[in-house]
Amino acid sequence: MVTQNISLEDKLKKRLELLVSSKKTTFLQNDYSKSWIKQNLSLIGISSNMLDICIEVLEYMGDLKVIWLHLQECTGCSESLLRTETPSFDTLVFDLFKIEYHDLIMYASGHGAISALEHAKEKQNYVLLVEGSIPMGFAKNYITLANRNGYEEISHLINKAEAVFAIGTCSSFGGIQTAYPNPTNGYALNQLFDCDIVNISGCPPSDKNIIATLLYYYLFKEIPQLDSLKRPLWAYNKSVHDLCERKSFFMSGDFVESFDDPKMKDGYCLYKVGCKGPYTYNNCPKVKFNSKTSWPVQGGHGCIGCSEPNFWDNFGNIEKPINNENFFIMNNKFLPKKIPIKQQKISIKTQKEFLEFIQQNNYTKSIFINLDINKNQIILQENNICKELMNINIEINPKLILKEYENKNKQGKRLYENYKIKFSQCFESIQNIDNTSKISTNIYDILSLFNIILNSNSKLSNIEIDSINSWLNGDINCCQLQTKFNAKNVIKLAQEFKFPYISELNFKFKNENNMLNLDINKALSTAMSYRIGGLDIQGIAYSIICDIAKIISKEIIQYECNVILQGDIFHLQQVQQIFIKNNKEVLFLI
Ligand code: FSX
Ligand code: SF4
Ligand code: F3S
Repeated sequence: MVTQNISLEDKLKKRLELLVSSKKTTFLQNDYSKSWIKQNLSLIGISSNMLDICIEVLEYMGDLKVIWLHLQECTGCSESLLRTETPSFDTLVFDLFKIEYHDLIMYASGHGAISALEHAKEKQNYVLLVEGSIPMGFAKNYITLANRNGYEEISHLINKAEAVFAIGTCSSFGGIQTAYPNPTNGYALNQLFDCDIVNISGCPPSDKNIIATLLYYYLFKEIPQLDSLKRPLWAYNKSVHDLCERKSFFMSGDFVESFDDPKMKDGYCLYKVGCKGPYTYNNCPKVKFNSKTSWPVQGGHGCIGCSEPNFWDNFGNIEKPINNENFFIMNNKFLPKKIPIKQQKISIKTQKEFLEFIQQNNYTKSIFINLDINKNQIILQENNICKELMNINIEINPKLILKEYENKNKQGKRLYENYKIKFSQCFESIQNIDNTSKISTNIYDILSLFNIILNSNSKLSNIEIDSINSWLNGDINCCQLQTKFNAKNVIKLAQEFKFPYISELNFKFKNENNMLNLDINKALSTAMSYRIGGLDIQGIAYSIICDIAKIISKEIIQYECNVILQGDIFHLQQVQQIFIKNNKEVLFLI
Protein backbone atom coordinates (compact mmCIF):
# COMPACT_ATOMS: atom_id res chain seq x y z
CA MET A 1 0.00 0.00 0.00
CA VAL A 2 2.91 2.35 -0.57
CA THR A 3 1.92 5.45 -2.51
CA GLN A 4 4.20 5.77 -5.50
CA ASN A 5 5.13 9.05 -7.00
CA ILE A 6 3.28 8.68 -10.31
CA SER A 7 0.25 10.58 -11.57
CA LEU A 8 -3.24 9.35 -10.80
CA GLU A 9 -3.90 8.92 -14.50
CA ASP A 10 -0.87 6.68 -14.97
CA LYS A 11 -1.89 4.66 -11.96
CA LEU A 12 -5.31 4.13 -13.51
CA LYS A 13 -3.79 3.06 -16.83
CA LYS A 14 -1.55 0.53 -15.10
CA ARG A 15 -4.49 -0.71 -13.09
CA LEU A 16 -6.56 -1.20 -16.22
CA GLU A 17 -3.76 -3.08 -17.97
CA LEU A 18 -3.79 -5.57 -15.12
CA LEU A 19 -7.55 -5.93 -15.16
CA VAL A 20 -8.30 -6.32 -18.88
CA SER A 21 -7.39 -9.97 -18.91
CA SER A 22 -10.14 -10.73 -16.36
CA LYS A 23 -13.87 -10.72 -16.94
CA LYS A 24 -15.88 -7.53 -16.48
CA THR A 25 -18.40 -7.89 -13.70
CA THR A 26 -20.76 -5.07 -14.54
CA PHE A 27 -21.72 -2.46 -17.11
CA LEU A 28 -21.49 1.17 -16.07
CA GLN A 29 -21.78 3.04 -19.37
CA ASN A 30 -25.31 4.37 -18.84
CA ASP A 31 -26.12 7.98 -17.86
CA TYR A 32 -27.17 7.05 -14.33
CA SER A 33 -23.86 5.30 -13.58
CA LYS A 34 -21.83 8.01 -15.24
CA SER A 35 -23.50 10.67 -13.15
CA TRP A 36 -22.97 9.01 -9.75
CA ILE A 37 -19.40 8.02 -10.61
CA LYS A 38 -18.69 11.61 -11.63
CA GLN A 39 -20.07 12.90 -8.32
CA ASN A 40 -17.95 10.47 -6.35
CA LEU A 41 -14.83 11.33 -8.32
CA SER A 42 -15.30 15.01 -7.63
CA LEU A 43 -15.63 14.20 -3.93
CA ILE A 44 -12.33 12.33 -3.82
CA GLY A 45 -10.62 15.00 -5.88
CA ILE A 46 -10.24 13.17 -9.19
CA SER A 47 -10.72 15.27 -12.30
CA SER A 48 -13.69 14.45 -14.53
CA ASN A 49 -11.17 14.03 -17.40
CA MET A 50 -10.51 10.65 -15.88
CA LEU A 51 -14.19 9.66 -15.82
CA ASP A 52 -13.96 7.23 -18.74
CA ILE A 53 -10.96 5.31 -17.50
CA CYS A 54 -12.39 5.22 -13.97
CA ILE A 55 -15.62 3.74 -15.33
CA GLU A 56 -13.63 1.11 -17.17
CA VAL A 57 -11.76 0.13 -14.01
CA LEU A 58 -14.92 0.09 -11.93
CA GLU A 59 -16.53 -2.32 -14.38
CA TYR A 60 -14.30 -4.97 -12.81
CA MET A 61 -15.18 -4.01 -9.26
CA GLY A 62 -17.24 -7.15 -8.68
CA ASP A 63 -13.96 -8.85 -7.79
CA LEU A 64 -13.77 -6.72 -4.63
CA LYS A 65 -15.02 -8.83 -1.75
CA VAL A 66 -16.21 -7.12 1.39
CA ILE A 67 -16.57 -8.51 4.89
CA TRP A 68 -18.39 -6.19 7.26
CA LEU A 69 -18.26 -6.95 10.97
CA HIS A 70 -20.41 -5.50 13.73
CA LEU A 71 -18.93 -5.15 17.18
CA GLN A 72 -20.01 -2.77 19.96
CA GLU A 73 -22.16 -0.21 18.15
CA CYS A 74 -25.71 0.83 17.36
CA THR A 75 -25.77 -0.25 13.67
CA GLY A 76 -26.02 3.41 12.69
CA CYS A 77 -23.12 3.08 10.25
CA SER A 78 -24.90 0.33 8.33
CA GLU A 79 -28.14 2.31 8.49
CA SER A 80 -26.33 5.28 7.01
CA LEU A 81 -25.03 3.13 4.14
CA LEU A 82 -28.46 1.57 3.53
CA ARG A 83 -29.88 5.04 2.88
CA THR A 84 -27.47 5.83 0.11
CA GLU A 85 -29.07 6.99 -3.12
CA THR A 86 -26.41 7.73 -5.73
CA PRO A 87 -25.42 4.96 -6.17
CA SER A 88 -28.36 3.12 -4.64
CA PHE A 89 -27.71 0.31 -2.21
CA ASP A 90 -28.92 -2.20 -4.85
CA THR A 91 -26.33 -0.88 -7.31
CA LEU A 92 -23.67 -1.24 -4.64
CA VAL A 93 -24.37 -4.83 -3.79
CA PHE A 94 -25.47 -6.13 -7.18
CA ASP A 95 -23.32 -4.14 -9.61
CA LEU A 96 -20.23 -3.14 -7.67
CA PHE A 97 -18.48 -4.91 -4.84
CA LYS A 98 -19.58 -8.17 -3.38
CA ILE A 99 -20.63 -8.20 0.26
CA GLU A 100 -19.59 -11.66 1.37
CA TYR A 101 -20.59 -11.19 4.95
CA HIS A 102 -22.56 -8.54 6.82
CA ASP A 103 -24.41 -9.28 10.10
CA LEU A 104 -27.30 -6.95 9.39
CA ILE A 105 -28.11 -7.73 5.79
CA MET A 106 -27.19 -11.42 5.68
CA TYR A 107 -30.04 -13.39 4.24
CA ALA A 108 -28.55 -16.57 5.62
CA SER A 109 -28.62 -17.17 9.37
CA GLY A 110 -26.93 -19.38 11.93
CA HIS A 111 -24.56 -21.94 10.44
CA GLY A 112 -25.29 -20.66 6.92
CA ALA A 113 -24.02 -17.19 7.84
CA ILE A 114 -20.93 -18.54 9.54
CA SER A 115 -20.04 -20.77 6.64
CA ALA A 116 -20.42 -17.76 4.29
CA LEU A 117 -17.89 -15.94 6.45
CA GLU A 118 -15.48 -18.89 6.50
CA HIS A 119 -15.86 -19.32 2.78
CA ALA A 120 -15.08 -15.63 2.20
CA LYS A 121 -12.00 -15.89 4.38
CA GLU A 122 -10.69 -18.83 2.40
CA LYS A 123 -10.60 -16.70 -0.75
CA GLN A 124 -8.07 -14.48 0.96
CA ASN A 125 -8.67 -11.27 -0.96
CA TYR A 126 -11.22 -9.25 0.87
CA VAL A 127 -11.56 -5.83 2.36
CA LEU A 128 -12.45 -5.86 6.03
CA LEU A 129 -14.84 -3.19 7.26
CA VAL A 130 -15.37 -3.05 10.98
CA GLU A 131 -18.17 -1.18 12.70
CA GLY A 132 -18.00 -0.81 16.48
CA SER A 133 -15.40 -0.90 19.22
CA ILE A 134 -13.80 -4.04 20.61
CA PRO A 135 -14.62 -5.04 24.20
CA MET A 136 -11.54 -6.19 26.06
CA GLY A 137 -13.12 -6.29 29.50
CA PHE A 138 -14.30 -9.34 31.43
CA ALA A 139 -13.53 -12.41 29.26
CA LYS A 140 -13.91 -10.16 26.21
CA ASN A 141 -17.29 -11.82 25.76
CA TYR A 142 -19.52 -8.78 25.64
CA ILE A 143 -19.67 -9.47 21.92
CA THR A 144 -19.68 -12.93 20.44
CA LEU A 145 -20.09 -14.25 16.93
CA ALA A 146 -20.59 -17.98 16.64
CA ASN A 147 -17.99 -19.38 19.02
CA ARG A 148 -15.64 -16.44 18.97
CA ASN A 149 -15.61 -13.20 20.90
CA GLY A 150 -15.17 -9.90 19.03
CA TYR A 151 -11.43 -9.70 19.56
CA GLU A 152 -10.91 -13.26 18.30
CA GLU A 153 -13.14 -12.62 15.32
CA ILE A 154 -11.15 -9.59 14.20
CA SER A 155 -7.81 -11.27 14.90
CA HIS A 156 -9.02 -14.18 12.81
CA LEU A 157 -9.81 -11.97 9.82
CA ILE A 158 -7.56 -8.94 9.96
CA ASN A 159 -4.25 -10.45 8.86
CA LYS A 160 -5.58 -11.82 5.63
CA ALA A 161 -7.50 -8.67 4.66
CA GLU A 162 -6.06 -6.70 1.74
CA ALA A 163 -7.29 -3.47 3.34
CA VAL A 164 -8.97 -2.57 6.63
CA PHE A 165 -11.43 0.24 7.13
CA ALA A 166 -12.71 1.26 10.55
CA ILE A 167 -16.25 2.37 9.83
CA GLY A 168 -17.62 4.88 12.31
CA THR A 169 -16.22 6.58 15.37
CA CYS A 170 -16.58 3.48 17.55
CA SER A 171 -14.11 1.41 15.57
CA SER A 172 -11.99 4.46 14.65
CA PHE A 173 -11.60 5.97 18.12
CA GLY A 174 -13.66 3.94 20.59
CA GLY A 175 -16.80 6.07 20.36
CA ILE A 176 -19.70 6.12 22.75
CA GLN A 177 -19.04 2.71 24.31
CA THR A 178 -15.62 3.79 25.47
CA ALA A 179 -16.92 7.02 27.01
CA TYR A 180 -16.28 7.33 30.72
CA PRO A 181 -16.36 4.95 32.59
CA ASN A 182 -15.90 2.63 29.58
CA PRO A 183 -17.67 -0.34 31.23
CA THR A 184 -16.62 -2.95 28.66
CA ASN A 185 -13.06 -1.64 28.43
CA GLY A 186 -13.64 -1.04 24.75
CA TYR A 187 -10.89 -0.21 22.28
CA ALA A 188 -10.60 1.28 18.84
CA LEU A 189 -9.33 -0.99 16.10
CA ASN A 190 -5.99 0.73 15.70
CA GLN A 191 -5.32 0.58 19.44
CA LEU A 192 -5.18 -3.21 19.22
CA PHE A 193 -3.90 -3.96 15.74
CA ASP A 194 -0.79 -2.72 14.03
CA CYS A 195 -1.68 -2.83 10.34
CA ASP A 196 -2.67 0.17 8.17
CA ILE A 197 -6.23 1.02 9.13
CA VAL A 198 -8.21 3.82 7.50
CA ASN A 199 -10.59 5.55 9.89
CA ILE A 200 -13.88 6.70 8.43
CA SER A 201 -15.14 8.37 11.54
CA GLY A 202 -18.54 9.83 12.31
CA CYS A 203 -21.33 8.48 14.45
CA PRO A 204 -22.42 7.54 11.91
CA PRO A 205 -20.21 8.46 8.97
CA SER A 206 -21.93 9.63 5.83
CA ASP A 207 -22.67 6.90 3.27
CA LYS A 208 -20.74 9.00 0.76
CA ASN A 209 -17.54 8.83 2.79
CA ILE A 210 -17.75 5.06 3.08
CA ILE A 211 -18.53 4.45 -0.59
CA ALA A 212 -16.09 6.98 -2.03
CA THR A 213 -13.27 5.55 0.11
CA LEU A 214 -14.04 2.07 -1.21
CA LEU A 215 -14.13 3.38 -4.79
CA TYR A 216 -10.81 5.15 -4.28
CA TYR A 217 -9.31 1.98 -2.92
CA TYR A 218 -10.54 -0.09 -5.84
CA LEU A 219 -9.48 2.46 -8.46
CA PHE A 220 -5.90 2.77 -7.21
CA LYS A 221 -5.49 -0.30 -4.99
CA GLU A 222 -4.06 1.97 -2.35
CA ILE A 223 -5.43 3.96 0.52
CA PRO A 224 -6.05 7.69 0.02
CA GLN A 225 -3.99 10.41 1.70
CA LEU A 226 -4.85 10.53 5.39
CA ASP A 227 -4.91 13.19 8.10
CA SER A 228 -3.10 12.82 11.43
CA LEU A 229 -6.04 10.76 12.75
CA LYS A 230 -5.77 8.41 9.74
CA ARG A 231 -8.93 9.71 8.06
CA PRO A 232 -9.13 10.33 4.29
CA LEU A 233 -8.03 13.91 3.79
CA TRP A 234 -10.57 14.67 1.10
CA ALA A 235 -13.38 14.11 3.59
CA TYR A 236 -11.88 15.33 6.86
CA ASN A 237 -9.51 18.17 5.99
CA LYS A 238 -11.98 21.00 6.64
CA SER A 239 -13.97 21.79 9.75
CA VAL A 240 -17.73 21.40 9.78
CA HIS A 241 -17.79 25.11 10.68
CA ASP A 242 -15.86 26.16 7.58
CA LEU A 243 -18.28 24.30 5.32
CA CYS A 244 -21.43 25.27 7.22
CA GLU A 245 -24.30 27.12 5.57
CA ARG A 246 -24.85 29.08 8.81
CA LYS A 247 -21.28 30.42 8.90
CA SER A 248 -22.15 33.92 7.64
CA PHE A 249 -24.52 34.27 10.60
CA PHE A 250 -21.73 33.19 12.92
CA MET A 251 -19.49 35.87 11.43
CA SER A 252 -22.11 38.57 11.98
CA GLY A 253 -22.68 37.45 15.58
CA ASP A 254 -26.25 36.26 14.92
CA PHE A 255 -27.01 33.25 17.13
CA VAL A 256 -30.18 31.39 18.04
CA GLU A 257 -30.78 31.71 21.77
CA SER A 258 -32.70 28.44 22.23
CA PHE A 259 -33.97 25.51 20.18
CA ASP A 260 -37.41 27.07 19.76
CA ASP A 261 -35.99 30.39 18.62
CA PRO A 262 -37.78 31.41 15.37
CA LYS A 263 -34.41 32.63 14.05
CA MET A 264 -33.47 28.95 13.75
CA LYS A 265 -35.27 28.67 10.44
CA ASP A 266 -33.72 31.92 9.17
CA GLY A 267 -30.34 30.20 9.32
CA TYR A 268 -28.87 31.78 12.48
CA CYS A 269 -25.80 30.07 13.93
CA LEU A 270 -26.14 27.33 16.57
CA TYR A 271 -22.88 27.94 18.46
CA LYS A 272 -24.69 29.35 21.47
CA VAL A 273 -26.81 26.20 21.78
CA GLY A 274 -23.73 24.03 21.74
CA CYS A 275 -22.61 23.53 18.15
CA LYS A 276 -19.09 22.03 18.09
CA GLY A 277 -18.65 22.52 14.34
CA PRO A 278 -15.54 24.68 14.79
CA TYR A 279 -13.74 21.83 16.56
CA THR A 280 -14.88 19.00 14.29
CA TYR A 281 -13.38 17.91 10.99
CA ASN A 282 -15.84 16.32 8.59
CA ASN A 283 -17.61 17.14 5.33
CA CYS A 284 -21.20 16.68 6.59
CA PRO A 285 -22.46 20.04 5.23
CA LYS A 286 -21.32 18.92 1.78
CA VAL A 287 -22.31 15.25 1.63
CA LYS A 288 -25.17 15.20 4.16
CA PHE A 289 -27.10 12.04 5.13
CA ASN A 290 -30.22 10.06 4.20
CA SER A 291 -29.89 10.35 0.43
CA LYS A 292 -28.42 13.82 0.86
CA THR A 293 -31.57 15.23 2.46
CA SER A 294 -30.09 16.89 5.53
CA TRP A 295 -27.38 17.01 8.17
CA PRO A 296 -27.48 17.85 11.90
CA VAL A 297 -27.04 21.63 11.68
CA GLN A 298 -29.54 21.92 8.82
CA GLY A 299 -31.96 19.92 10.94
CA GLY A 300 -31.57 22.40 13.80
CA HIS A 301 -29.14 20.77 16.24
CA GLY A 302 -25.53 21.76 16.61
CA CYS A 303 -22.79 19.40 15.58
CA ILE A 304 -21.81 17.30 18.60
CA GLY A 305 -18.37 16.56 17.20
CA CYS A 306 -19.20 12.93 16.47
CA SER A 307 -16.25 12.35 14.15
CA GLU A 308 -13.61 13.37 16.72
CA PRO A 309 -11.84 11.11 19.23
CA ASN A 310 -13.71 10.85 22.51
CA PHE A 311 -16.30 13.42 21.53
CA TRP A 312 -18.77 12.14 24.07
CA ASP A 313 -16.55 13.08 27.02
CA ASN A 314 -14.30 15.81 25.75
CA PHE A 315 -16.87 18.21 24.36
CA GLY A 316 -18.70 18.47 27.67
CA ASN A 317 -22.31 19.58 27.57
CA ILE A 318 -23.58 18.98 24.08
CA GLU A 319 -26.10 21.81 24.09
CA LYS A 320 -23.86 24.49 25.61
CA PRO A 321 -20.88 26.26 24.06
CA ILE A 322 -17.48 25.18 25.32
CA ASN A 323 -16.52 27.34 28.30
CA ASN A 324 -15.19 26.55 31.74
CA GLU A 325 -18.63 26.80 33.28
CA ASN A 326 -19.92 24.05 31.01
CA PHE A 327 -16.94 21.79 31.49
CA PHE A 328 -18.22 18.29 32.01
CA ILE A 329 -15.58 15.62 32.04
CA MET A 330 -12.39 15.01 30.15
CA ASN A 331 -11.20 11.52 29.43
CA ASN A 332 -7.42 11.82 29.65
CA LYS A 333 -7.03 8.72 27.53
CA PHE A 334 -7.90 10.70 24.44
CA LEU A 335 -6.24 14.00 25.16
CA PRO A 336 -3.47 14.78 22.68
CA LYS A 337 -0.24 13.15 23.87
CA LYS A 338 2.23 15.68 25.23
CA ILE A 339 5.66 15.38 23.71
CA PRO A 340 8.34 16.50 26.20
CA ILE A 341 10.10 19.71 25.19
CA LYS A 342 13.82 20.37 25.57
CA GLN A 343 14.54 23.29 27.89
CA GLN A 344 17.59 25.35 28.80
CA LYS A 345 18.00 27.97 31.49
CA ILE A 346 19.37 30.92 29.56
CA SER A 347 18.11 34.23 28.27
CA ILE A 348 19.15 35.68 24.92
CA LYS A 349 18.99 39.45 24.54
CA THR A 350 20.88 40.38 21.38
CA GLN A 351 21.59 38.93 17.95
CA LYS A 352 25.21 38.54 19.04
CA GLU A 353 24.18 36.41 22.01
CA PHE A 354 21.94 34.40 19.70
CA LEU A 355 24.84 33.65 17.33
CA GLU A 356 27.09 32.68 20.23
CA PHE A 357 24.40 30.35 21.53
CA ILE A 358 24.05 28.72 18.11
CA GLN A 359 27.80 28.12 17.90
CA GLN A 360 28.04 26.69 21.40
CA ASN A 361 25.24 24.24 20.65
CA ASN A 362 26.46 23.36 17.17
CA TYR A 363 23.21 24.32 15.52
CA THR A 364 23.34 24.93 11.79
CA LYS A 365 20.25 26.71 10.56
CA SER A 366 18.02 28.10 13.30
CA ILE A 367 15.10 30.37 13.98
CA PHE A 368 14.91 32.35 17.19
CA ILE A 369 11.36 33.28 18.15
CA ASN A 370 11.63 35.82 20.86
CA LEU A 371 8.20 36.85 22.10
CA ASP A 372 9.41 38.51 25.25
CA ILE A 373 7.31 41.09 26.98
CA ASN A 374 9.61 43.91 25.81
CA LYS A 375 10.68 42.70 22.43
CA ASN A 376 9.10 40.55 19.70
CA GLN A 377 11.30 39.14 16.97
CA ILE A 378 11.58 36.18 14.68
CA ILE A 379 15.16 35.88 13.49
CA LEU A 380 16.38 33.39 10.90
CA GLN A 381 20.05 32.47 11.20
CA GLU A 382 21.80 30.80 8.33
CA ASN A 383 25.60 30.70 7.82
CA ASN A 384 26.02 33.14 10.69
CA ILE A 385 23.85 35.71 9.00
CA CYS A 386 20.73 36.90 10.81
CA LYS A 387 17.58 38.04 9.11
CA GLU A 388 14.48 39.50 10.78
CA LEU A 389 11.30 37.83 9.54
CA MET A 390 8.43 39.50 11.39
CA ASN A 391 6.99 42.95 11.55
CA ILE A 392 4.16 44.12 13.77
CA ASN A 393 2.51 47.53 13.29
CA ILE A 394 -0.90 47.51 14.78
CA GLU A 395 -3.27 50.19 16.05
CA ILE A 396 -4.19 49.19 19.60
CA ASN A 397 -6.57 51.90 20.75
CA PRO A 398 -9.77 49.89 21.38
CA LYS A 399 -11.99 52.90 20.80
CA LEU A 400 -10.47 53.64 17.37
CA ILE A 401 -10.46 49.96 16.45
CA LEU A 402 -14.17 49.60 17.22
CA LYS A 403 -14.95 52.79 15.31
CA GLU A 404 -13.55 51.19 12.15
CA TYR A 405 -16.48 48.76 12.22
CA GLU A 406 -18.78 51.64 11.23
CA ASN A 407 -17.14 51.62 7.80
CA LYS A 408 -16.99 47.87 7.36
CA ASN A 409 -19.12 45.73 5.06
CA LYS A 410 -22.65 44.64 5.92
CA GLN A 411 -21.45 41.63 7.93
CA GLY A 412 -18.92 43.70 9.89
CA LYS A 413 -21.51 46.36 10.71
CA ARG A 414 -24.00 43.75 11.83
CA LEU A 415 -21.35 42.17 14.10
CA TYR A 416 -20.62 45.62 15.54
CA GLU A 417 -24.33 46.16 16.29
CA ASN A 418 -24.57 42.76 18.00
CA TYR A 419 -21.43 43.52 20.01
CA LYS A 420 -22.85 46.89 21.09
CA ILE A 421 -25.98 45.15 22.40
CA LYS A 422 -24.22 42.21 24.07
CA PHE A 423 -21.34 44.25 25.50
CA SER A 424 -23.25 47.53 25.95
CA GLN A 425 -21.65 48.56 29.24
CA CYS A 426 -18.15 47.73 28.14
CA PHE A 427 -18.75 49.45 24.79
CA GLU A 428 -20.05 52.63 26.47
CA SER A 429 -17.03 52.86 28.77
CA ILE A 430 -14.60 52.29 25.89
CA GLN A 431 -16.03 55.51 24.42
CA ASN A 432 -14.44 57.35 27.40
CA ILE A 433 -10.93 56.34 26.34
CA ASP A 434 -8.79 59.10 24.72
CA ASN A 435 -8.53 59.27 20.95
CA THR A 436 -4.75 58.82 21.09
CA SER A 437 -3.65 56.59 18.26
CA LYS A 438 -1.03 54.07 19.34
CA ILE A 439 0.75 51.82 16.88
CA SER A 440 2.24 48.85 18.64
CA THR A 441 5.02 46.48 17.63
CA ASN A 442 4.25 44.04 20.42
CA ILE A 443 2.09 40.91 20.47
CA TYR A 444 1.44 41.34 24.19
CA ASP A 445 -0.34 44.64 23.45
CA ILE A 446 -2.67 42.66 21.21
CA LEU A 447 -3.49 40.33 24.11
CA SER A 448 -4.50 43.37 26.17
CA LEU A 449 -6.43 44.97 23.32
CA PHE A 450 -8.59 41.86 22.79
CA ASN A 451 -9.07 41.55 26.51
CA ILE A 452 -10.29 45.14 26.92
CA ILE A 453 -12.86 44.64 24.15
CA LEU A 454 -13.99 41.16 25.14
CA ASN A 455 -13.30 40.57 28.84
CA SER A 456 -16.81 41.07 30.18
CA ASN A 457 -19.82 43.25 29.76
CA SER A 458 -19.08 45.43 32.73
CA LYS A 459 -18.37 49.12 33.02
CA LEU A 460 -14.71 50.06 33.09
CA SER A 461 -13.84 51.95 36.28
CA ASN A 462 -12.18 55.38 36.08
CA ILE A 463 -8.96 53.79 37.32
CA GLU A 464 -9.10 51.26 34.50
CA ILE A 465 -9.74 53.97 31.90
CA ASP A 466 -6.86 56.07 33.25
CA SER A 467 -4.63 53.05 33.09
CA ILE A 468 -5.62 52.35 29.48
CA ASN A 469 -4.93 56.00 28.57
CA SER A 470 -1.48 55.83 30.18
CA TRP A 471 -0.79 52.66 28.18
CA LEU A 472 -1.78 54.38 24.94
CA ASN A 473 0.40 57.40 25.86
CA GLY A 474 3.36 55.11 26.39
CA ASP A 475 3.65 55.91 30.13
CA ILE A 476 3.16 52.27 31.09
CA ASN A 477 3.41 49.01 29.15
CA CYS A 478 0.75 46.32 28.70
CA CYS A 479 2.07 44.39 31.70
CA GLN A 480 1.51 47.37 33.94
CA LEU A 481 -2.12 47.84 32.94
CA GLN A 482 -4.81 47.26 35.57
CA THR A 483 -4.87 43.55 36.43
CA LYS A 484 -7.98 42.69 34.44
CA PHE A 485 -6.41 43.75 31.16
CA ASN A 486 -2.73 43.32 31.61
CA ALA A 487 -1.04 40.96 29.21
CA LYS A 488 0.32 38.63 31.91
CA ASN A 489 -3.20 38.18 33.17
CA VAL A 490 -4.30 37.15 29.68
CA ILE A 491 -1.70 34.38 29.73
CA LYS A 492 -3.05 33.32 33.12
CA LEU A 493 -6.58 33.25 31.72
CA ALA A 494 -5.38 31.10 28.83
CA GLN A 495 -3.81 28.65 31.27
CA GLU A 496 -7.11 28.36 33.10
CA PHE A 497 -9.04 27.20 30.03
CA LYS A 498 -10.06 23.60 30.62
CA PHE A 499 -10.61 22.35 27.05
CA PRO A 500 -7.85 21.38 24.62
CA TYR A 501 -9.72 22.90 21.67
CA ILE A 502 -8.58 26.04 19.92
CA SER A 503 -11.27 28.29 18.46
CA GLU A 504 -9.56 29.32 15.24
CA LEU A 505 -9.48 33.09 15.05
CA ASN A 506 -7.71 33.57 11.73
CA PHE A 507 -4.77 35.75 12.60
CA LYS A 508 -2.93 36.27 9.35
CA PHE A 509 0.51 37.16 8.13
CA LYS A 510 0.72 39.32 5.03
CA ASN A 511 4.02 38.96 3.27
CA GLU A 512 5.28 42.47 2.45
CA ASN A 513 8.88 43.17 1.43
CA ASN A 514 9.91 39.72 2.62
CA MET A 515 8.63 40.49 6.08
CA LEU A 516 5.67 38.85 7.76
CA ASN A 517 3.23 41.56 8.76
CA LEU A 518 0.71 40.49 11.37
CA ASP A 519 -2.90 41.25 10.47
CA ILE A 520 -5.46 41.09 13.30
CA ASN A 521 -8.64 42.35 11.61
CA LYS A 522 -10.31 39.05 10.84
CA ALA A 523 -9.15 37.59 14.17
CA LEU A 524 -10.79 40.35 16.18
CA SER A 525 -14.09 39.93 14.31
CA THR A 526 -13.97 36.15 14.77
CA ALA A 527 -13.14 36.53 18.47
CA MET A 528 -16.09 38.93 18.87
CA SER A 529 -18.38 36.33 17.26
CA TYR A 530 -17.12 33.55 19.54
CA ARG A 531 -17.50 35.76 22.59
CA ILE A 532 -21.06 36.81 21.68
CA GLY A 533 -21.78 33.12 21.06
CA GLY A 534 -20.78 32.17 24.59
CA LEU A 535 -17.07 31.25 24.54
CA ASP A 536 -15.61 32.57 27.79
CA ILE A 537 -12.69 34.99 28.08
CA GLN A 538 -10.46 32.08 29.11
CA GLY A 539 -11.30 30.38 25.81
CA ILE A 540 -10.63 33.60 23.91
CA ALA A 541 -7.28 34.15 25.66
CA TYR A 542 -6.27 30.53 24.99
CA SER A 543 -7.28 30.77 21.34
CA ILE A 544 -5.49 34.08 20.68
CA ILE A 545 -2.21 32.73 21.99
CA CYS A 546 -2.50 29.33 20.32
CA ASP A 547 -3.70 30.81 17.03
CA ILE A 548 -0.78 33.25 16.83
CA ALA A 549 1.59 30.38 17.66
CA LYS A 550 0.01 28.24 14.94
CA ILE A 551 0.48 30.80 12.19
CA ILE A 552 4.07 31.49 13.20
CA SER A 553 4.81 27.79 13.33
CA LYS A 554 3.26 27.25 9.88
CA GLU A 555 5.19 30.15 8.36
CA ILE A 556 8.54 28.81 9.53
CA ILE A 557 7.99 25.19 8.43
CA GLN A 558 9.48 26.09 5.04
CA TYR A 559 12.90 26.84 6.60
CA GLU A 560 13.23 23.31 8.05
CA CYS A 561 15.46 24.35 10.91
CA ASN A 562 15.91 24.26 14.67
CA VAL A 563 13.52 26.48 16.53
CA ILE A 564 14.45 28.30 19.70
CA LEU A 565 11.59 29.74 21.73
CA GLN A 566 11.82 32.49 24.32
CA GLY A 567 9.03 34.39 26.03
CA ASP A 568 6.20 34.17 28.53
CA ILE A 569 3.59 32.88 26.11
CA PHE A 570 5.66 29.77 25.51
CA HIS A 571 5.02 28.74 29.10
CA LEU A 572 1.63 27.60 27.84
CA GLN A 573 2.19 23.89 27.18
CA GLN A 574 -0.21 23.83 24.23
CA VAL A 575 1.86 26.49 22.47
CA GLN A 576 5.04 24.45 22.90
CA GLN A 577 3.20 21.43 21.48
CA ILE A 578 2.18 23.38 18.37
CA PHE A 579 5.85 24.01 17.57
CA ILE A 580 6.92 20.47 18.42
CA LYS A 581 4.26 19.06 16.13
CA ASN A 582 5.10 21.21 13.11
CA ASN A 583 8.77 21.97 13.36
CA LYS A 584 12.06 20.10 13.42
CA GLU A 585 13.97 20.43 16.67
CA VAL A 586 12.46 22.74 19.28
CA LEU A 587 14.21 24.22 22.29
CA PHE A 588 12.55 26.39 24.90
CA LEU A 589 14.59 28.92 26.88
CA ILE A 590 13.40 29.54 30.42
FE1 FSX B 1 -23.61 3.62 15.80
FE2 FSX B 1 -21.72 2.49 14.00
FE3 FSX B 1 -22.12 5.53 16.10
FE4 FSX B 1 -20.70 3.59 16.38
O1 FSX B 1 -21.95 4.08 13.76
S1 FSX B 1 -23.82 5.53 14.69
S2 FSX B 1 -22.53 3.99 17.73
S3 FSX B 1 -20.07 5.29 15.25
O2 FSX B 1 -20.32 2.16 15.17
O3 FSX B 1 -23.32 2.07 14.64
FE1 SF4 C 1 -22.48 26.21 11.61
FE2 SF4 C 1 -22.08 25.42 14.05
FE3 SF4 C 1 -20.25 26.89 12.84
FE4 SF4 C 1 -22.56 27.96 13.58
S1 SF4 C 1 -20.95 27.13 14.93
S2 SF4 C 1 -21.53 28.23 11.65
S3 SF4 C 1 -23.98 26.29 13.23
S4 SF4 C 1 -20.87 24.84 12.30
FE1 F3S D 1 -21.38 14.35 13.41
FE2 F3S D 1 -21.15 16.92 13.51
FE3 F3S D 1 -21.39 15.72 11.23
S1 F3S D 1 -22.30 15.68 14.90
S2 F3S D 1 -22.66 14.02 11.70
S3 F3S D 1 -19.69 15.54 12.62
S4 F3S D 1 -22.29 17.63 11.78
